[in-house]
Formats: sequence, C-alpha cells, structure tokens
Amino acid sequence: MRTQVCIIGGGPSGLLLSQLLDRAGIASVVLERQTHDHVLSRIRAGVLEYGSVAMLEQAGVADRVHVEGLPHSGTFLALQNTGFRIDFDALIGKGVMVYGQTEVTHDLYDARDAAGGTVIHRVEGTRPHDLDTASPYVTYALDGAEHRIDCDFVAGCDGFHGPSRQAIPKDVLTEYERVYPFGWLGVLSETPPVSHELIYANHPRGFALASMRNPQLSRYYIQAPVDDPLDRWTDDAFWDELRRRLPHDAAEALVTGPSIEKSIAPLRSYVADPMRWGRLFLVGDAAHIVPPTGAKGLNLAISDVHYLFEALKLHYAQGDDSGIDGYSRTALARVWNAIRFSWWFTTTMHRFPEQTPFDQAIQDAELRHLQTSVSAQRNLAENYVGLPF
Ligand code: FAS
Ligand code: PHB
Repeated sequence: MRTQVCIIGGGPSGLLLSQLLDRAGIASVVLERQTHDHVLSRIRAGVLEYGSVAMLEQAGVADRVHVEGLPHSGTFLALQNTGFRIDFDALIGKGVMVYGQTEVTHDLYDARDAAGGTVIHRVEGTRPHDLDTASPYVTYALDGAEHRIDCDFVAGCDGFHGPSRQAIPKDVLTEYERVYPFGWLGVLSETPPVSHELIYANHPRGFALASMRNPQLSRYYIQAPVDDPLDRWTDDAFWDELRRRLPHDAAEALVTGPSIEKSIAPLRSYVADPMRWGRLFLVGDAAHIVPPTGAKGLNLAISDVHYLFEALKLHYAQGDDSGIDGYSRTALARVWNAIRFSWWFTTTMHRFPEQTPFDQAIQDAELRHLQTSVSAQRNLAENYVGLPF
C-alpha cells in the first residue's frame, strides 16, 4: 500500500490529523493498535481550549460540541474549604468548552467513517523505517500477515508508549521529565455536578477537582498515593474524602452515587526534543506529557496537529518546506508554555510528601494573591483557556 502520510495511532491526534489532511486532499492511513471500541472506552480529558474547538470546526467535526458541550466562562479555586472564582470572560473575553475526549474521539471516528477514511485497527508490531530518507515506510502485522505502507511522511500519534519516539536515535533525542509523588484518583458518576463550573481545591489533606461531562454526569478527582490499591477506595470513602477537601458550600450540596468508572492516574511532566526526525513527526503524548491539573494534555495534542497540518499543507500545495523544517521548534515553544503552566498549577494546588510549613505558607500566599490580584488572575486565565497557536 502507498499513501502520502502514514499516521501511527488512532487517538484524538491521529484521527484529527487524518480528517484535516483528507479535507485538504492529502491522503493518509491511520494504524491503531486497539479496537475501535477500546479506543472509545477511554475516560480522559474533559476541557477544550477555545483554539481546540476552532480546530474541530476546521475539521468539520464540531456540530455536537456546540450542541452538547458546556461553555464555561470561568472556574473556581479553593483554599482550605473557601472558594473564589476566576472570571475568564471578564478578564480576557474567552472561555473553554467542557466536552469529554471520549466524545471528541467519537466525533472524529464518525467523520472518518463518513469520509471513507482508512483506519486499520488491531495492528501489531508497528514500526517506522528509513525515516532519514525520502522514502520512509511503516510495517505492521494484522491477523498474522505482515504489511508495509510506503509514504512520504510518518506522523507519530501513538501516545507515550508507542514506537515512534523510540525510532529517534538516542543521541539525537533530549528528554526532560519530572514525576510527581502522587496520583489522581478519578471517579465518574451519573450524578448532577456539584457546581456549574469546575472547582480546583487546595486542601491540607490534598488536592481535589470537581468536574463534569454533562448535567447528569460528574467527574471528580482527589490526590492520592499513585500506588494506592483501588479497592481501598470504596465509593463511600471517596465521597467522604472529596467532601473534606471541597469548599463547604459544595461539600454540603454534593450529590453522590455509585461510581461507573474509578481509576488512579500517575502525574508527570515530560518533553522529548526534537519532535521531528527526518520524515517522522511526533504529535501529542508521543512527544510530551503534562499533569492533568491544567487540562492541557489533549489540547497540546490538538495544537501539535495544527502546526503539522499547516506544514504538510504548505509542502504539498507549494513545495515549501519552511513549516516542516520549523515544526519542532514552533510546536515545542507552545508545549513548554503549557508544561510550565501545568507544573505551576500542580505545585500550587497539591500537597507534597516532604512539604514544609514554609512550602505550605507559599502555596497559601500564592492562592491569596490569586484571590485578590486581577493581573494574577488574568495570567492564569490566559494560560488556562489556551495561548494562541
Ligand atoms: P493517545 O494516547 O490518546 O492516543 C495514542 C493512540 O495510539 C492510542 O489509541 C493507542 O492505542 C495507539 N497506539 C499506541 N501504540 C501503538 C502502536 N504500536 N501501533 C498503533 N497504535 C498505537 N488530558 C487532559 O487534558 N485532561 C485530563 O483529565 C486527562 N486525563 C488523562 C487520564 C489518563 C489515564 C491518561 C492516560 C491521559 C489523560 N490525559 C488528560 C491526557 C490525554 O488526554 C492525552 O493528552 C491525549 O489522549 C493525547 O492524545 P494522543 O496524542 O492522540 O495520544
Ligand atoms: C476532567 O474533567 O477530566 C478534567 C477537567 C479539568 C482538568 C483535568 C481533568 O484540569
């Protein structure tokens, strides 16, 4: 088989890139390790930056976002059970859209199917080859048969554990990493959200987040030891701990119910540089990971797709490789802004095991400054809703 762009990974970044390329008349094939249903079973991100919504509009997959998505013009922060609001709209005239990654992926799959796009599921042993030549190719196995796809470019949209980043020579790649000494215990429940906007709570017992997916589906998180056995956290234990950490009015209003999903996710910051090697381009989690505190993971993947799509369009339409040659530098500049914000928000809102009374006093001062300073609130708002591409 031959195509112009071979995309490894059928998550949000791979599917979005394929959809955009298709609408620009550029052929692509998506290779996905899991089944269609497995990809759609993942419960992950919940907040879309305004730039991400614009990208979904550009891809022709934003109809449902504008019907079922929840536009948010602000968020709440809380310090020791007392909340205060950051008004994005008043501060910077922009907001975010609450719409689950699962739904984004659904919409992208529907669009690819409608366009007759090629997404090959259940592939095994996917590997890119000859990336430092003008004729790269990708091999994979499906149902025991070996296959090869010749292409012009390979997009590594295969997440943190995929093969693409591994294909970059170790002496070329620089890796930056910070692993946080805690995880997020997340619960999904068919209950009405406790607040019409998100609540990020800093508490002496640990961080908590009240989020949602729709008016009947709530998403909550509490900071927990990343190696905590999940069976330690009964639903009652989770709800009791969440109440202790939320602002008092939210704790009293909390509607609890059985969890329909419960999991603990580790937190890390990670960046791989460069994001391009020869004809290979790393996109999304294949190149970087952020702690979910700033709601940046999915949004960064979408901004990488924006830069790579524009670069490939320029190459095929005008034979101009300035976008391709500048992809890594341009994408990484925005990645590091999000890495910094996510790191700052994580260190400000969580309890660290070795935290001293001085560290605690600094967190309190940071949050009190946010509560009273318009410039501090504006800085948080412009980072949270998303910096321009
Ligand atoms: P993805 O990991 O989504 O997709 C990569 C795809 O490549 C997968 O479908 C995988 O099956 C496939 N693949 C892997 N290896 C392959 C191979 N060898 N061959 C073929 N295919 C292969 N972000 C937020 O903003 N907010 C959150 O709350 C949040 N919560 C998260 C919770 C968890 C548990 C995790 C893991 C991530 C979370 N994220 C969150 C980040 C997440 O949303 C990612 O940023 C987002 O999925 C990135 O999209 P992709 O880059 O497409 O990678
Ligand atoms: C979510 O709803 O899953 C969510 C929202 C905001 C975050 C992280 C996760 O910062």
